[in-house]
Amino acid sequence: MKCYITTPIYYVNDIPHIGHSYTTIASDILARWKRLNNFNVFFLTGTDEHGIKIAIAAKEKGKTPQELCDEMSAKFKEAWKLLNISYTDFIRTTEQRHFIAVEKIVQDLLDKGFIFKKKYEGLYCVGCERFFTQKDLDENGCCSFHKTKPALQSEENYFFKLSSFQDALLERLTNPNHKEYIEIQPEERKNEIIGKLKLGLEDISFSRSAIEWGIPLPFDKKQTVYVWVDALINYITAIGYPKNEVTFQKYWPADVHLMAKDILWFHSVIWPAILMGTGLPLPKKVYSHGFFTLDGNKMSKSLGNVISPQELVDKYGVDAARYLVVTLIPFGPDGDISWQELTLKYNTDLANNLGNLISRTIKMAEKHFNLQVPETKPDLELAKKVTTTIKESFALNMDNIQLHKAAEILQNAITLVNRQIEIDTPWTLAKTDMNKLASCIYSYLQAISIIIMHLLSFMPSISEKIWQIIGASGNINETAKKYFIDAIIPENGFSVVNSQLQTPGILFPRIV
Ligand code: ME8
Repeated sequence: MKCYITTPIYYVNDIPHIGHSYTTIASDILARWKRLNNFNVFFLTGTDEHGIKIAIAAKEKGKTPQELCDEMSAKFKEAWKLLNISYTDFIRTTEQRHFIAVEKIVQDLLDKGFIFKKKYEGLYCVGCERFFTQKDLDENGCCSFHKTKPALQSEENYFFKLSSFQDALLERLTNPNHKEYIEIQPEERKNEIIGKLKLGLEDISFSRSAIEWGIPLPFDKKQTVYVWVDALINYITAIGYPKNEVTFQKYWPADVHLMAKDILWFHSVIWPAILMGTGLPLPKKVYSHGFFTLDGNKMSKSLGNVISPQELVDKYGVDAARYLVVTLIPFGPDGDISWQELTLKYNTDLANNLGNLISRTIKMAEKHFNLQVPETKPDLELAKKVTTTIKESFALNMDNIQLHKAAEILQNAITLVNRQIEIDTPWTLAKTDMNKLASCIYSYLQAISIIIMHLLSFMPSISEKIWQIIGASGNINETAKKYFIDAIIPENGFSVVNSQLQTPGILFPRIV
């Protein structure tokens, strides 16, 4: 089975920050989880490089747009490398393959009668790269995201007959039995989209005459394709449209487009309309998460409060940074984050709960069993209890990208094992019953191995390391793949008797 997952392609006028990281890490966790569940995953990210915003940013920096794009796109790639993002492909909209796809779609829409020319005057927000009508603006006449007044622009453009798709869109967004049903998540945002859709759709500008930094229209080279149309098409370019029919058929339609609420309209209305216009299948799911603020403030370069991936990694390490970013606030609604809360969660979940469990288990094995999995009759009771705690709701939450809930389930499982240690009091068993002590430590190691396989998508590197620390056999990825299919714990457990353990050092040093 295949699974095609996409992040937005990010504008290159900004450096990668925690906002971009949030969507990208969440998508990566989903991609890794799906791979472990034997899906053939195509995971796409990239950069959005055309449009007036990029042209202005380049001019301000004294660079050509292409120079800026090359420099900034590389920064996104570096950030994703740092955060251990396992993308299948990184697309740039300035690539030749993308020009070919955009030209084909635009020509198709013209041929099918969905494009027409008209003189237009409208209010354009450069930040959003879109025209607004008065009713879309706030009480001060400003764009509600950028808090700036859009400038009046007048030009002769090509237009896309978006209005002619209103009924077809409503049907596909509201009727789960429709064969081309698009699921919008979360429900509240879906209702907002449907409400707005019911008010009626206006045709949208499809090209710009005054902006050179873009893809020229194949039928009128003096105009460039509107940057949002250009950008959305990236999702089909990357899987081979139009030249590589085989990969395109293999992966399209997308299983989930992930993004924040700011661009949900483009993905759930404009993109499906473009696809319908050309006769291509529609994405299955469009999932938007909230916007987060930092200490109650909007993050912005001018406020100087933007958190970079590097700062997160410097403070917490890569694996913990990935875990914290996606579990601190629920995936869906808006939320506020702060360094204090990130650190508190780090100390609670990772230093105290997980780190402590591993450290105390290995210490006992070191002290009493020569740093080996103790020789005992395999006791899998605790591992089975852990499996029951985690089992179905974990998978359900991972599939629904409720990562904070999935992580909570794992924390409950870790707490369960830590409690069992308190109940067993192995420190007294060491004086009274070495056989029982051996059996207890063995059981903790098996329980930890189950937990770690589930943590693997969140924290890939440290999970691999812990797998070796606890003397578990085989490659963790291969073992987890098998375990997620048959859910069977091998008779002798994952950490086999007499296997060598490793001293963990301090996996998650407490941060004050
Ligand atoms: O909109 N909270 O690019 P963009 C949560 N190029 N997520 C945030 C965030 C925050 N404070 N800030 C940014 C574009 N994001 C277009 C997309 S797709 C065909 C074209 C994340 O660089 C979130 O995923 O402005 C949001 O949707 C995206 O960055 C916007 O990125």
